[in-house]
Amino acid sequence: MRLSRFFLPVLKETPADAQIASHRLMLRAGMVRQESAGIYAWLPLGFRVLKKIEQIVREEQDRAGVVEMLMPTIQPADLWRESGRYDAYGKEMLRIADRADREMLYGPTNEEMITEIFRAGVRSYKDLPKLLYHIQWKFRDEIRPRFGVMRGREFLMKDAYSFDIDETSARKSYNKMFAAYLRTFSRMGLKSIPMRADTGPIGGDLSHEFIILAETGESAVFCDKRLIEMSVPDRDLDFDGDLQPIVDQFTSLYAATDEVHDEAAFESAVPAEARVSARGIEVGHIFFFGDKYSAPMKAVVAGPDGKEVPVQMGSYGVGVSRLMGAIIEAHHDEDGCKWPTPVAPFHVGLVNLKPGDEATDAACAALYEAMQGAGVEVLYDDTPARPGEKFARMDLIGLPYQLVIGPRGLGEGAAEVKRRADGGREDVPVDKAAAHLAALVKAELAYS
Ligand code: 5CA
Repeated sequence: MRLSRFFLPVLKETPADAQIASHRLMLRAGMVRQESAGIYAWLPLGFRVLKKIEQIVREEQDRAGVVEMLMPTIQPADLWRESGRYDAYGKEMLRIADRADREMLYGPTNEEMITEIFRAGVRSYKDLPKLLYHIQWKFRDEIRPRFGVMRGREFLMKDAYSFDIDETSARKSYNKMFAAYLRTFSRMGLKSIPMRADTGPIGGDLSHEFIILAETGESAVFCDKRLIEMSVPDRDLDFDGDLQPIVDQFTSLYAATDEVHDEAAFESAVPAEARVSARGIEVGHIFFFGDKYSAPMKAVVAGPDGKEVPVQMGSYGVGVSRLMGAIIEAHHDEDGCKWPTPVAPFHVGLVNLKPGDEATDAACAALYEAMQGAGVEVLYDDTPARPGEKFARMDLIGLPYQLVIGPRGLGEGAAEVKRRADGGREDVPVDKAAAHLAALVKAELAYS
């Protein structure tokens, strides 16, 4: 992509109302624009990151055997009357009337709708288990939308739902999602810690939040330090095998959000030097709630004895748009973002220091072609801005690599490569630069 054609409205000033780094940087780097409290437009740069996060979530759901579908954002109120949540959900639900004055709502979550879809299509335990997911916009009229996309009113969520004949089998579905989540966040460069959590308006009694430790996080959390170093299951994991040992490995060490924290239990379970009390960002939340929806909504199947029983359900959320903020909180410095390569909006920023200079333009054009041909996503700064401005803008948007081309280097056949993560620089021969960067990027996109 040529920057001269792209749409990258970077802000010179730091927006006054943005309290945390990720919010400030997303606004300054022209990734999002607030259209209304807690409601954002995704500008081209931010949109590219959102799509990458979404795709990693999708790949790991697919790998775990969950099946993708898409449900609407607008739902009928009657569906929510069946479960009893229409009144219970309160002011957080955006209620809408259509032209015939039918009560509708913008979905804050989809337990009711998926239960309705399931009950229309499945009759027997022989068709179970079923695991379904979608990635769709949600609306929650939060009292205090803040921190940009971190706590929005409109936000993108991956929500999955499981249906099983009994609790033993439902536990297996829960464990699949537990393992898939560890992998999902780790592929984005995040260390997530599963913590025992409160279930709130979703309900049920078994629940884990997946938390990224960050000083600016909204949740107070308590955990055993050894959880932070725990390794994540690799891509060869058999999701149809026994996942209980993996779940046990993580859940045997103390980790809890403040709503369920028990200080006495914490002190007796964790040696003083391993006790972490910190703040965190909730990027995922999984629930097992049995027949909370299936019983009132009569989502029943015939069991092996022919008797009808309500299915045992769980639901599993990932905050797709919130993750963009969480990743920036974990990867930035005072100059800007430092995107991990798998979620970077582009892999390489190609900086032409002297547009209009024939040799420099020709070298840049050739490198641009060569890198794109090798599968590298390149943002080519071909604009007439001064070099200082170009460098600052590249640091701000935080692409993993910058390839800097100017007449002086070219005279010696050299190009400069800068690595954003650690600021490291090296000179490489111009004719080897494209292959060199393609190899670096490819290595960083590979995952285990
Ligand atoms: N139905 C269940 C699971 S599918 C559910 O709605 N769970 S949730 O309420 O915990 O939301 C799932 C995830 O969405 C959260 O872990 C969080 O990462 C994200 N999320 C929730 N509220 C917001 C919000 N206001 N802004 C951005 N992300 C949010």
